[in-house]
Amino acid sequence: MRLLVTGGAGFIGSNFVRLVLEERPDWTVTNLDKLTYAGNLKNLRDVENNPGYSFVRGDICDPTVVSEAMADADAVVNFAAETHVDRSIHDPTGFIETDVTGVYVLCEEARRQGLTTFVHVSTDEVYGSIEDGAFSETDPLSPSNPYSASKAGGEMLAMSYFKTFELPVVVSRGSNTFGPFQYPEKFMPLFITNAIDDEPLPLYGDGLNVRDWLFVEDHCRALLFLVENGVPGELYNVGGGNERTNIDVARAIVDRLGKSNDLIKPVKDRPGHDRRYALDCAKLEQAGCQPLVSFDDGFARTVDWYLANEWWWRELKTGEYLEYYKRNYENR
Ligand code: NAD
Ligand code: TDX
Repeated sequence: MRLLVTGGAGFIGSNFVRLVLEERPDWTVTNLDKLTYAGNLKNLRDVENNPGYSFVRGDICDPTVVSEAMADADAVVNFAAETHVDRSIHDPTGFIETDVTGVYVLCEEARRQGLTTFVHVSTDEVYGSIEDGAFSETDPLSPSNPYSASKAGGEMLAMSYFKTFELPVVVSRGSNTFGPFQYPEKFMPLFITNAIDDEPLPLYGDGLNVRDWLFVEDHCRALLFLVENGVPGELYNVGGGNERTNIDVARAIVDRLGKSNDLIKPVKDRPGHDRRYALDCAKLEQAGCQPLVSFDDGFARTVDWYLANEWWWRELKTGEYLEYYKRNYENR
């Protein structure tokens, strides 16, 4: 199998590349990544000399780049995206480009080259918020912010390539993912790294929003399962089964680091903030795949990884990051 992974220098993509190289040593992996602020080759420094791995810097919106990177591939897994909801509220431009147009460019080229598998990584955010129960794959989409709306557009476009052109598209809708190598603007790594430095933890609104937390290894295992077993034209929810309120997660972080709850600082809510996400993952489970890592275990491993790997995150919290931080949190 010759796999083209897009966005493999980001959080989930880099964990996925590592998993594939470990578990499928006879496969090759090409990683096509633009290296935006969220892409970081240090995420993959332990595999960069692996003979089965190669890196191409480029934009999935560029048909020439995509055509060349795909030339030797049998299958694509598309992680490449703008991914941070708060940034999409400040400026949606890049989200529409990468998360919609980029998917279009990939689908066109995959169709032209006759790829055998196209796994598109989407998100549970496309459903919008749910008060009770859990979303199943047949529920309507109702995205609330420019990020989730662009992801909904991207996955619908990909699915249209299955229906119209028989491109073998499989879509995953993953829930909030956490673990090593997550850029420290997202909730968990932001709160962990701020708490290590005794900086305030800016909790949006009343802190009672609920997310379903999925450990990154389990998300990656599910995506590998879908590369090998996903049925073309099908969508799959990928959840962790770990619903937690944000305030509970914030308190758990403070506890594990031996800090004070006084670090938790309620701030003005995110506009359009979805109250609760929850997924019914029976379809994936019946196909033969379920998470293996408990929340407590994944959480402890995550906090301890950030404690042990300051070399990785400290240099990220400089420059553009600080400008973004000011824009998003000052006077909030
Ligand atoms: P991330 O922001 O950490 O990484 C995104 C990667 O994509 C970066 O390496 C970036 O350089 C690259 N990229 C961005 N624009 C590109 C472009 N135009 N061309 C090529 N590369 C580009 O994101 P992540 O958290 O690892 O998310 C990966 C995928 O999983 C995304 O599609 C996201 O929507 C989806 N997802 C994420 C989560 C989560 O909780 N993190 C949950 C469900 C689904
Ligand atoms: O400073 C913060 N304070 C806070 O209270 C931040 C950054 C977040 N939050 C809250 C908002 C959410 O309820 O924490 C929760 C998680 O926030 P994010 O980490 O921004 O994730 P979310 O908006 O839920 O989206 C994530 O899950 C789905 C990913 O970023 C997406 O890429 C993925 O598709």
